[in-house]
Amino acid sequence: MEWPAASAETEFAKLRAGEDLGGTYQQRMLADVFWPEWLLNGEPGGNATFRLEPGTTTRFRFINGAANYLVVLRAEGLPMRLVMTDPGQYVEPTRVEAIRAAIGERYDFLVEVPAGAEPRAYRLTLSDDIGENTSVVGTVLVGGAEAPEPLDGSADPPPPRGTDEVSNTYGFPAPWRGQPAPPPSREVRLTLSGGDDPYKWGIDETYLEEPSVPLLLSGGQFGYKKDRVTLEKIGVREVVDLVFVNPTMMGHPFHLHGNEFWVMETWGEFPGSNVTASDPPQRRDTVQVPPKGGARIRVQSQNPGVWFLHCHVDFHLMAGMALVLQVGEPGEWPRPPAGTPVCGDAPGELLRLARAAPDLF
Ligand SMILES: [Cu+2]
Repeated sequence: MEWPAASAETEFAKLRAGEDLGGTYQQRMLADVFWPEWLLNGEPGGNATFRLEPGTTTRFRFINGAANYLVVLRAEGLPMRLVMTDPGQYVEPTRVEAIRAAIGERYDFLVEVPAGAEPRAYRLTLSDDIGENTSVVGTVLVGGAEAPEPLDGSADPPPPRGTDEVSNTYGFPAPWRGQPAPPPSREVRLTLSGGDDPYKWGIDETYLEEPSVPLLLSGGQFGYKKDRVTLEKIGVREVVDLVFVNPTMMGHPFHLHGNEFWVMETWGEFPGSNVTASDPPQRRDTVQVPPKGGARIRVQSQNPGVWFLHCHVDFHLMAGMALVLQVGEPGEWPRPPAGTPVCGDAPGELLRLARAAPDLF
């Protein structure tokens, strides 16, 4: 994750006020706010250290917990074997030179150190999506190697980005024992909107505001303003394609709560955007929608209820780039288990209050 210069709330208020916070532009916009430092496992300054012994295999889980940046992780030639992606889906083990991770995505990889390996230090680096702003974020020390000095946080620029060496293109690797995606019954188009003048981000020109009553509690009936919440409804087990259309200059990592989806394709004007799904397609819970492009995901939910679908760039989420995916009708939603504390007949009571004082809702 990034080392923030200030809290997200503070920076968001400045963006809303039209301040330029050093966002990174390179034809498209890579980030809203420039934060000069990275943390790996909470360690700034490239100080995160991992010691591996010859004759061992270590499993790493790489989580992009950043607020702002898609990142590319490299390990100076250390063999990384990708074995799992979000949401805990095993993939065909694949040797990768780099891992490209959108915000919210997770990747597990194995590092095998052969018996008798010579001591050596491998620097872990992070770059943005176009290979700029490369920083050392940590070191892997093999066989008792010493950490390299000086460790000043700078690094050589990475090699140009290839298409077959970086994970998270959704085109490879294929899931391990994956299943083909069933055909969709219909398609829902979601047009992303927004920009920084004025600073606002939404879906179909709607900017989500949190309902005053949780939709799950109110049966999705009230407690929200319909022009402030986009509620897309799908049936339980219905197969629906959600098509993100992104005319904006930024990529948006969309994350769906409580469900998974197949990534069918992504496209866009910039390098690395155009990807056809692996065969069978990957099942994920996060997808990077490229700038000046789009993405098609296929949802089949067996999880009735209301679920959040949102851009994982913190500032975009705060601006309202989110919608609610309603799965099934309220009558199909699970009831709280027996013995769960509830406030009496909560939905009925809230409905009475809403009728008595509609301004509150
Ligand atoms: Cu976004």
